[in-house]
Amino acid sequence: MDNFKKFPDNFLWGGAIAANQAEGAYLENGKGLSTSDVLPAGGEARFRAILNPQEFIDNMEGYRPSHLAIDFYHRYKEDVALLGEMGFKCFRTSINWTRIFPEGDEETPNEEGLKFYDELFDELLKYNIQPVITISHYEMPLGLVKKYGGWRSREVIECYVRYAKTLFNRYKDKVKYWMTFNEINITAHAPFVGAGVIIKEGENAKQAIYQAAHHQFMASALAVKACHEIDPEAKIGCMLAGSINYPYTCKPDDVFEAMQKDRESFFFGDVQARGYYPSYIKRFFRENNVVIKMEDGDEEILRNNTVDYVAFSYYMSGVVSTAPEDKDKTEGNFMSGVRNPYLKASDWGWQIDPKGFRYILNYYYDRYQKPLFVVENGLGAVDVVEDGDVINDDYRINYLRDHIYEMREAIEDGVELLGYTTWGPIDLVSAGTGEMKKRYGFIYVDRDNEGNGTLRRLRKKSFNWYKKVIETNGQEL
Ligand code: P53
Repeated sequence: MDNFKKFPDNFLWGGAIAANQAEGAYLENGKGLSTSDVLPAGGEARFRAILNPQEFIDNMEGYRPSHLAIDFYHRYKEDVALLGEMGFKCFRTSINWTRIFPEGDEETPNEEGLKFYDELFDELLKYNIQPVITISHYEMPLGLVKKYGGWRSREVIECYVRYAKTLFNRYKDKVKYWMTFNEINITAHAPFVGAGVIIKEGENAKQAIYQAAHHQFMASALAVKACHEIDPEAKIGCMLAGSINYPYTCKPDDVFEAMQKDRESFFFGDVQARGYYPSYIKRFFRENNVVIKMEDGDEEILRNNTVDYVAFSYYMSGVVSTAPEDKDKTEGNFMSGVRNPYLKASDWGWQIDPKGFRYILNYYYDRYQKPLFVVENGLGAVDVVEDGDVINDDYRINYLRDHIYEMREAIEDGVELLGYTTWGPIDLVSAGTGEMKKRYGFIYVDRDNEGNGTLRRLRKKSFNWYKKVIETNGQEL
């Protein structure tokens, strides 16, 4: 591949995990239960729980993958050393809200929880790895769900802002990149995962969802404000599940439908990056009987506290048709769509589309004119450990190479990009299915879907490949 195109000198190469999918230690040192701690493993039960979690909250028996996960809580030193060996410039993880505020609405934080992240960040900085921190990644305190109905209630804004301020004050010398909510647009598709909202029978789900989203927007804007006040040097972004949709045909109806579908996620970025509710959402609210309850001053707070950068995940593209019944279907994560005949899909049905990556990078940059940060990208695949602990994951290398190639093209196109973190550099629990066998890592973790395994770590073939990519600043793919 041509080597003349360059990544910026200070480009942040790295990887990303989430606390609940990696740490385990789910009740250790004062930690409380979070929404992710109630979700079971395995495709069908997991999906059922994501949509209707109540029975799983009421009965906690049975295996829950987050409870031990990959035991990152106790093994982070070994793991960070491996990331250091790969030459990571940054590492994205989240703070487990319930380590800091176990129930969510306490007045004072749990010191032992804070200490853990101090130690983790020190360990990262020892290897010159910058922590990139998500404040809330699908791990809201269950206490807030039980007491307030999650983000349904305005009270939760105050709890979140107290939590965020605690983090900014405590870690301001160690953390320079923050994100307020992971994939905030997932609230619209999986309200329990995204916002701790359990939909009641017979209620207007959209009303509950968008009211919760409004509270999240307010919390996010107030966190941006607090972050800038506490550490003027820090940058704080929003984070979107990157979604880009092609029309199935050039029939104008299909084209328009694809735009509408894109707006489902753009909406969340628009409010946080542009600072106001976009005009198109008003019609959507009207037609779906959604009335957002706001307080005086809300709109001003949103307008005055937009994010510094737009972070997003990118795994696949989608296809939209106005006659989807007669098309092949494909699986997505909480979203399914129409099969794209030009693309291959992963074992989990996610349609692999490197050119779509260049497309979405340009699309977001055109829309927001703010720096972007790709904070998740990767291939979930089944790995086989061969004799001598060898794992030949060429499929993963190919996926990442093709995407990094297109990312470099996007930078040539003029997109301002802060960095790139692959999802799950160490194998971890899948958010969508709760499985371990859906692996993303450069580092293999010996653990299976039922929770068996030694947890030992192995370097895959992609480990040395990515090390080289970072070493050459993306020149050698
Ligand atoms: P898993 C929806 C669409 C794309 C990515 O997913 C998504 C979602 C909602 O989960 O999630 C992100 O583990 C998420 C991570 C997650 C990763 O994608 O199902 O931010 O927590 O692990 C990959 O394969």
